[in-house]
Order: sequence, then structure tokens, then C-alpha cells
Amino acid sequence: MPKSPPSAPSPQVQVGSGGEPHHIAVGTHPPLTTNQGIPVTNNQTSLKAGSRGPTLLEDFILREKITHFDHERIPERIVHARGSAAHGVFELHTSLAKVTTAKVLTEVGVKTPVFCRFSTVAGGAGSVDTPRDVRGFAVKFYTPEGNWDLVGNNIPVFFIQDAMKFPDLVHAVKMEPDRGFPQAASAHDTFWDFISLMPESMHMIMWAMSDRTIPRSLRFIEGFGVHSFRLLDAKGRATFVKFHWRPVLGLQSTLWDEAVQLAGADPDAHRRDLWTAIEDARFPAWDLAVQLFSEADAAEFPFDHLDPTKLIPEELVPLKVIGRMTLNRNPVNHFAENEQVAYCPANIPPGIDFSNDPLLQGRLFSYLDTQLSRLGTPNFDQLPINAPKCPFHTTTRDGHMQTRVPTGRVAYEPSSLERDAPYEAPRGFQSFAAPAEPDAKGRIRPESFADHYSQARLFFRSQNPLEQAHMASALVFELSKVETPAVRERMVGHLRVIDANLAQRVANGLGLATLPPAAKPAAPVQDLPPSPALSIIDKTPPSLQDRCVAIVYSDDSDAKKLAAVDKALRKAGAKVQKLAPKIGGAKLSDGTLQAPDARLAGSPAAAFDAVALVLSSAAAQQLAQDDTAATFVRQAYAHLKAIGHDDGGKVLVEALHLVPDDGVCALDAKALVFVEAAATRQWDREERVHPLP
Ligand code: HDD
Repeated sequence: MPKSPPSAPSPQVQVGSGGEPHHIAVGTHPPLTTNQGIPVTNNQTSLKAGSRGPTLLEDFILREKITHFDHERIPERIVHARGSAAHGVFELHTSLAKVTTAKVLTEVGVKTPVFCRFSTVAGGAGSVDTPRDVRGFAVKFYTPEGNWDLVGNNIPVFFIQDAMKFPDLVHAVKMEPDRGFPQAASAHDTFWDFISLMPESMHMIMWAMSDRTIPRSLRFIEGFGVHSFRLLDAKGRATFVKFHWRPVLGLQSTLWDEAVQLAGADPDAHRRDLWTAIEDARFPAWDLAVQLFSEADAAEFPFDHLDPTKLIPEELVPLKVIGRMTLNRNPVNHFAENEQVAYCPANIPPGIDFSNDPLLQGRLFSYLDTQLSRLGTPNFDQLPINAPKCPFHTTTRDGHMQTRVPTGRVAYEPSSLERDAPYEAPRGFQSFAAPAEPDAKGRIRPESFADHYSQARLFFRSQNPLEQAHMASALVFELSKVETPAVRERMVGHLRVIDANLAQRVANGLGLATLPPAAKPAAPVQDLPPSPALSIIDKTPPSLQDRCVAIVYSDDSDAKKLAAVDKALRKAGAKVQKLAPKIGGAKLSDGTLQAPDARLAGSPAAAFDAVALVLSSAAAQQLAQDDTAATFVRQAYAHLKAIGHDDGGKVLVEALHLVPDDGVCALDAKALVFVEAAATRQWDREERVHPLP
């Protein structure tokens, strides 16, 4: 192996192609090599026959570089292509030893490494972070008994009951195949055409049109395993389980207009937020909770828990919190970790088993299959992000990109030729010995799956009035993008069955002169008791913990006030971002030059939870004339943020004619009133600034 390149350049100065030196960072710079380890002396210019002549095929350095580059991309995920991920740990604090043997759910205090990937569903890998869309919530637990993948969403139900319909659903929501748009959006004809012909999707569509699908950031979403799974004890007895992730910071959503603003101003808003929170050591955490129930309990539910369009209200089966996941380390390489991670709901350790949910059963096939084309080889499990962290011994061999070098003669079982060859594990994975279903083989949907509207109604009626108005708005927005009137009308026909008032509001918003005929439910619609736990606004207590507050300042801002507001916000747990007109800084009243965290003009108001204006009167008057600055403050107000101001800041508020309310407050010495107001949105303002349908 060559030790060093001939005439290696000095670490500080490298000679480029034109012979002029360019300076590079001081440090130990190993020689650049090709992938074969050949040291490269000139990485600037290809090999040519004469200084102005053609490039030579002989240039293996150029060919290797370009060939590798040409093949850098792999097929993106067919769904959930855009994702953001982080490493972390899961720590169990309450053992489930009574109902399962799975060590990850029984060994209290053990820190199980995890890799968690959040995603949008419909958009491509390069699409934006804030469309109205379901968020994927996939967790790989590297347990001592093999990898467990809990591949869920931030919504506890799904659009369809049977995996047979998944390709149709995805084809309907993705960009329309003739025109190649819209990207990352459900507001188009094919999606609503399909949905309006699939009454089973009505429950999930209520969630999709709610604030759940426009989360403030990934740190503020819930996660759900969706399906019922089984837990198995040492005797093989089964208990059903549903898995829930609850964000320790609580739930938070954007307003639709904020999501739209963010899509343009910061397409990476959620990826950036997750990354920065972890870099700042504000580690996001989720509690893992379970709902446990028996076959006999399930028989009493007014729905079939094997139907993935149904949830089990937590008022019916309470949540038991058993542990916490903390994401504490960013990936070091986006491709090697985020892109190459391969989740599969079929990856479960002993002590956990599947249920007969027909959607889950189809998923058990799809994920492994998709990795074969996406990652190109059955050896994708050897990639560091996918490999188990516990000892493992298999008899699988060879294949494309085999990176292991197994030794010995034995690649089969049973064997007697080698002492240490792997044998079956007596306490390994066991399937639940479920009795065979009594009815005949066939493409049958059970009668118990026939009610498509009761839980859609339950969800709608569990939202508070503002959330209900947001849902009506979302439906009007989406259906107004649908070009085919019959599709809009068919949807309103379904809404009539879910809730008459919702249907009327949407019909008004669409300008329908008369209500279209109501859909005909296949089963009687039940008035189930509302579940308050399904509201976001009502259940999230005010808090500034790990929220982001902007302080806008400029030349001559009051240095003491600025410091006091900053201190008060940090004390309340907020992340403070100082914004000034110029990135180089502003000279404060005490003569110090204060550099901001970001330039005001490049920072969308939607990125902040509240805004403090610490300004001199002169600067405030100037900013009022600057459309970008004025828009920033107007939007913060329209997005229902608290706005704190000193005397100068008040000049700006008045110049913009913002109607005073409790959320527009003077900054007292310790900014107490503002800090309190900033801990929540100013919901009372909403109807005044956005007429709701
Ligand atoms: Fe799926 C990816 C979640 C139904 C087929 N799915 C994927 C991801 C999540 C989910 C979070 C991204 C994983 C990652 O970050 O890499 N999927 C769900 C949930 C479902 C669901 C919660 C219903 C409860 N999925 C579902 C069905 C099928 C698939 C019914 C097919 C029959 N899903 C896939 C897939 C993907 C996938 C095509 C694309 C990329 C991948 O698997 O690795 O196989």
C-alpha cells in the first residue's frame, strides 16, 4: 500500500490546477485517494491530450469519480420518502413482565438504543416539511433479542381496512400520473375521488383534516402503532396491546397559513428544528404508553379492534405509561442512516406477536419486499444502521454486496460437523397458537368492519369549537382545489352522515346551493361518547418549555430591556432567537454591538411561538415602512402569537394598526406578563382575524 503521495502538498497550502496556491484549514490532511487507495495529486483537472486537447479515456481518476457520482442516488421510498431521524435511547420504568417475555418491555432501567425516523407520506425526498399530511413515526429498538421495529404514524387509525387497497390509496394521493403534480398535497381530484368512494376512510380523513396533520414540529407530535399487537407471556398466553407515543413537550400544531409560509421560507423547518434541538441538548422525548386488553374485553367494544380504521378511546381502555424514549444524537451521515434505514413491522422480538388485522398482515410482506428494490440486495440488514446490536448467528449466505466473511463448512442447520454451529433457540420466537377462524376461505370483510362513520363522528365531536372550525376550513380548502363538482358533492354527502353541522359549513364554504344527498351507511351510525383526549388545544397546558421566541431589536434598542426579556424567556425554558435588520449586529443603547442569531428579513414569523419588540422609536418608525419587517409583525399577530413591546416597540404595533388584546402586552421590568401570554396561542383573537366557516 502506498504510504504517501509523491510530493504531498504542505497541509496549509495546496497548489491548484492553475498553479496558484489556495489556503485550506490548518490540520492533518491525509492524502486524497481513489476508492482503490491510489493517491491523487491533481483533483482539479482531467487528463488531456494537450492543454486544449480532448480528455483521455485513460483518466481512471476522472472515470471513477464521475461513475460513482452518477450512481449516488438510490430509489426513494415509495411513500414516506422525506424523513428526518435521530438516535436515542428507550428506558423502561414499568415492567410488563406479567404479560410478556420481551426483555425490552420487562427489564426496567435498561437503556435500549433506538433510531427514530419521522416522515411525511406523500411528498418526494426533496419536498417540504410542512404539507398537510400524516407524519410517519418509526422506531427501531436494538433490543438484546433482536431488532423491534414499531412503524407507526402520528394518527392512530388508517385510511383503509385491507392491504389490498394500499397501492390504490397511494396512487390516488401521489402526484397525478399524467401531469406530475401536485407534489406533497392531498388537495386534488384523484385523492378525493378515491376517498369519496371509500367510506372506510372517513375516520382517518377527519384526522387528516384536523390540526394533527400540520404539526408545529416533529417534537410536538404523538405516535401510534395503530394496529393491535399481542404480548405473550412465558406460557404463551396472549394479551392485546396498542402502542402510543406521547411527546413530553405536549402537542402543538401550526395554523394552516403558517404551514404554507414555512413551506416557502424554510422547506426544512421540521428537519432543522429536530436537528437544532438535539444540537442544543434540548433532547426531545416521548413516553411510551400501552393499552392492554383481553379477547373478552375486545368482545365488548362497540367496534372491532382488528379494523385499523378504529381507535380504542383511552376513556375506554386507559393508557399505561411504561417508559420513555429520548432522542439525543443526530445522525452523522444523512444517507447512511436516514436513507438506508429499513424498517419492517415484521421485525418483532420473542414475547410480541401480530394480530389478524388485515392491514398489518399485508404490511408484514411489503416492507422487506420494498427494501430489496430500494436498497438493492437482501444484505441490506448488514448496513450498520440496520444490523442488530445483539449477537446473532444465521445460516443465510452470499448475495449482492455481502460484506461479512463467514468461516467454516457449515451454513445449514442441523449440523454435526462444527462444535459452535448455531442451533435452534429453545426460548426463541414463538407465534401465538391462535385457533383457526371458523369460516371459509374467501375474500371476505367481516360484518364487524361495516361501520365507517361512528368513530369519524366521535373524532369530530371530540374537537373543541376552534378545532372543528379548522377542520371545516381544511375541508373547504381541499375540496375547493378539486375540479370535479361531483367529487366535492359526494364528499359532502359523507359529511352529512358524520355531522350535519360540519356538512352544512363545508357546503356553505364550497358555495353549494343545496346539500347533496347523504351517503348511505352500511351499518347504523352510533353516537359514541366524545373522547376529550383527542383534542390538542384542550389538552396541551400552556408552556414555554423548548418553544422558540424571537426578540426583534435594532440600533439604539434598550440594552437593559433586551437582557431582561432574554433572561425571563430563558428562565421559562424558551429558546430565544434574537433578530436584527443586519446579521453584522446592531449598536444598543449602551454602545455595545450585539450580533443577532439571524437576520430579521430571512426569518419567517411562523418559525416562532411569540415575538418581543425591543426597539427605539426611530427604529420602530423605520421598520414600519419596511414591508418585510411589517409583514413579520403582522403575521405574528395574525398567527395568534403573543407580542411583547417596549415603548419603542409600541410605536411599531400602533403603526401597523394591530388591535390591542391580552396577547399584545407591554414589557414590564421582568417581562412577566409577556412570558405568561407567550406560553400559549391567543385563541380569543382567532375569530377576529380569520373569519371561520
Ligand atoms: Fe407503510 C413505509 C407507516 C401501512 C407499505 N410506512 C412506511 C413508513 C412508515 C409507515 C412510518 C416509513 C418508514 C421509514 O421511515 O423508513 N404504513 C405505516 C402505517 C401504516 C402503513 C402506520 C398503517 C397502519 N404501509 C402500509 C401498508 C403497506 C405499507 C398497508 C403495504 C401493503 N410503508 C410501506 C412500504 C414502505 C412504507 C412501501 C415504503 C418505504 C418502506 O416501506 O421502507 O413498504
